[in-house]
Amino acid sequence: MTAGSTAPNGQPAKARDAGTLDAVIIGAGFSGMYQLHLLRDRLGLKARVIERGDGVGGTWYWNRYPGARCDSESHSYSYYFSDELLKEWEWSERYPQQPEIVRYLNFVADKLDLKRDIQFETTVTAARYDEAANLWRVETDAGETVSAKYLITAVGCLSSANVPDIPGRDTFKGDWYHTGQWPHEGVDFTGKRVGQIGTGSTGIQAVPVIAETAEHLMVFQRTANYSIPANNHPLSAEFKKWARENIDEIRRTMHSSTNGHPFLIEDRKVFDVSAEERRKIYEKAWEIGGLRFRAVFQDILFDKAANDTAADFLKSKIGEIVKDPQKARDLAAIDHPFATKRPPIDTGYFEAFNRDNVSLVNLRETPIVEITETGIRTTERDYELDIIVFATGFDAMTGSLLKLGIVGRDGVSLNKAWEAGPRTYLGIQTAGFPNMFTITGPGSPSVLCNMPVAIEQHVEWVTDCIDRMEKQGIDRIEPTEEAVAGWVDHVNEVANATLLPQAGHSWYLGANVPGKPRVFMPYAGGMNRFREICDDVAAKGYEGFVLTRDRADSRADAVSA
Ligand code: NA7
Repeated sequence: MTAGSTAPNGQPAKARDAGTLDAVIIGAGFSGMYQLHLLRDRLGLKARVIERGDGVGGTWYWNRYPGARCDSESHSYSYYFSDELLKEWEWSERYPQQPEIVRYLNFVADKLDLKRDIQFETTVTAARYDEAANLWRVETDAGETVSAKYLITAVGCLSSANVPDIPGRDTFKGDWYHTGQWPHEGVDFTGKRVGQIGTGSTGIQAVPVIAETAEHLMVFQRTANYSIPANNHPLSAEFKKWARENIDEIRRTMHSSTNGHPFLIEDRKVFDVSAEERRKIYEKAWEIGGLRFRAVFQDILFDKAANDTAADFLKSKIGEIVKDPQKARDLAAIDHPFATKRPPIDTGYFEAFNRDNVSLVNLRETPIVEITETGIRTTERDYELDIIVFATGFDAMTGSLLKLGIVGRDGVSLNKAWEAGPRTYLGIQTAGFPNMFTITGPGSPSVLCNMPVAIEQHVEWVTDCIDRMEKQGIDRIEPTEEAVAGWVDHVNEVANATLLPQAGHSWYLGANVPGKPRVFMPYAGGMNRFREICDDVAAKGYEGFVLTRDRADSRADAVSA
């Protein structure tokens, strides 16, 4: 029976009561797995993960597109809560590929025996707060309702695919795919004319790989993008040994850095050094490759003139690599400061445009008009295609949460509460949704951070909070409206102190999804600072939250934690 089915009497079929647990966790990626481990194995609570896919992995389960690879360095893209796990697992490359990450997460899930409490191939269709019982009633497409005191969303920030509603999309007679919903069996591009829409981090990873087998790849670029070579390579035995022997130091660095990476941002400013010295610094960072480039000066994201020096350097590199002058011009026509959109890193992206079978369509000059039965029509001409790849990103940070059908106190839906943009306290809770925790939710550093670091911090904070509630017999926690308003202001304030909001078309702002409120969603104040704020809030008895205990006469009463 599926939710929404009807009984023989024509009434909606009643969902099967699947019992009551302490916690329901939605999603079996990095965060849901760790949350299950801590609640079940540390606190001894009854917890279950509900997961749509048939395996663990979250975003890495779905993003199987050609070239899918993590932009964090592998030795930092791991759980750091367990030295044992760190010592038993060995990454093979500087940047892990999607299949290796899924293997890693399976290794962790098996090692911690998590799968027995993960309900796979099940989609949450609604989650309603039942105030009288102080329980979340979580409905699934398996026709069940499972109840729990705590609802923890671990749905990831980049899981809701954004397939643009281009006129005629459904008339296309060839095949089309979104990179975030890639077929498990892969796609054979051999001898095919492929059109790829999108040149964000995903598109930039996919182009060189698709180009290897496609007869022709037509790249449809709306916004030109910076990209830094990844300089990916197999890890040496020496490096692996160093990583195994320096776990504490690596963890310390990640925890004290702004972005949770295993390197710190340099103290110097761009104009502290001569133009010649600067050039050398950028050259060296380009050679080293990856997101370390952004960390060579501390003011790149704060001072436009400083940023221009990095932007000019990166644009000049495009001119050096790409031989065709028109392609080089179009690829370097970047309209936003460096790193104000997530900076992609690549393996042979710009070089791919030197291949005879790769073309570029500048959509700023000739926008897409429609998709036809045979391909893509721009204002200039028709492109005949066999396959269209949508590397068009995600309804990021809020999309997956708003699809869950969450309804809080007094029947107010999360969609209503966040109508004008997400409103959280610390990214973790929303007023009116008691005992609901949003791991790496909007208003937390999340996507501006190496994700596992952000995830571990949120999951551990939530676990400590729940532990305290259970020990003190507290029934519910939720933030005050004032705390939420103050946090939303703070998130805006720290974002506005940077150049980040200057990329008006960024998904950080929700600008990539038509109709989505334009609000800068991640916390840009730094992961290290965020951790201190969260610790301080907890140390002060969960300042900004109201914790209540139900009395025998069922009146709620505020208690100090
Ligand atoms: P992104 O970064 O959102 O990139 C999506 C790309 O698709 C970007 O170039 C968009 O152009 C383009 N796009 C989106 N819609 C359209 C339409 N309708 N027409 C033409 N082009 C379009 O998603 P990614 O998957 O690359 O990366 C997401 C994150 O995953 C990444 O930042 C990492 O954190 C990992 P636009 O820039 O909007 O003009």
